Amino acid sequence: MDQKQAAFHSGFVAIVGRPNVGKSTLLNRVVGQKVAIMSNKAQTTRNKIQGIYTAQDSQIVFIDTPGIHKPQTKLDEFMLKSATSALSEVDAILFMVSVRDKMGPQDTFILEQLKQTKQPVYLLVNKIDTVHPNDLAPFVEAYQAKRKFAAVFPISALEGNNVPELLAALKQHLPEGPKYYPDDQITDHPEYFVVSELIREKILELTRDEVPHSVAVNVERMRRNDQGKLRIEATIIAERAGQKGIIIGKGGQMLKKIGTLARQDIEHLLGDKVYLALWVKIDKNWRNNQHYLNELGYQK
Ligand code: GDP
Ligand code: MG
Ligand code: K
Repeated sequence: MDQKQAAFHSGFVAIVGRPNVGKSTLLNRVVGQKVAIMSNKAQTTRNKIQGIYTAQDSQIVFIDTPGIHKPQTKLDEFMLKSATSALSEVDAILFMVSVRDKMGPQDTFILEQLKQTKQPVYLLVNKIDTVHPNDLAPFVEAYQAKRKFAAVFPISALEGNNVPELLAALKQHLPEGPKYYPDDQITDHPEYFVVSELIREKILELTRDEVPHSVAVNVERMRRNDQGKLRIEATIIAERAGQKGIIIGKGGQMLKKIGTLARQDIEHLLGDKVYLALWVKIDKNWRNNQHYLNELGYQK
């Protein structure tokens, strides 16, 4: 660690684009098959981290900004405002379009929003695997007539064409900076907190007054397993051995029930198949332990 190393580059990159242009596909490819804790449900949270790419010399944190579409409601307006303000804080913006779709009002609306940002905007022309190379130039020119891009990358998120080149360009562009997240962390979803609350809720419901509200649940990881299921590992933290016994129950029956009911709720929340692994441990002092408090989201 103390050896002299080449400078580390890191930063935040937003991906914007109308639905179905291939944003999630690109993220999955870049971050690796491990990621994709992407909720199939409509986004309710804003500006969340969608994936973290970590290499030896760099780390790119990808931000999703789902609010960038023409507002229909007050909430939309709020989402749009927060999305555009998030854009002013990233190091680069990837504007993704699909070569299969003519430039439409949703694309021009996004272009309009991007006028307000000083950040460099890269044009990603996705799905090039579906068109003849000759058709590419006129498509790109139509966008270049609208604004100046830091660079244009024709890519196939599905097949990977030009994706390494895109990453190399981003690395070059990002400033020297720290590794914001550990190597094995690939998302920073608020879902972690919601999932822990769902598990906690089941414990309190099923054990009634036998287990106090001080019981905590720490979601340690969410990973896609080989069967395509989302594997969630969580630890239930009790303060006393007696509480641990109640939570586990005779022959593990209680823990099994907690797990089943929590899993159903989590699957509903994430719109995804889930394998839930639960552990119970005792920690008398967890409430005084700042590390837990941070992980559990109780930050001041
Ligand atoms: P998002 O709504 O922008 O996140 O788009 P998705 O990543 O969900 O992709 C929408 C659809 O386009 C999916 O069916 C993808 O498989 C498809 N898709 C994404 N990228 C490509 C690509 O490079 N080539 C082709 N042929 N299809 C793609
Ligand atoms: Mg998507
Ligand atoms: K978190």
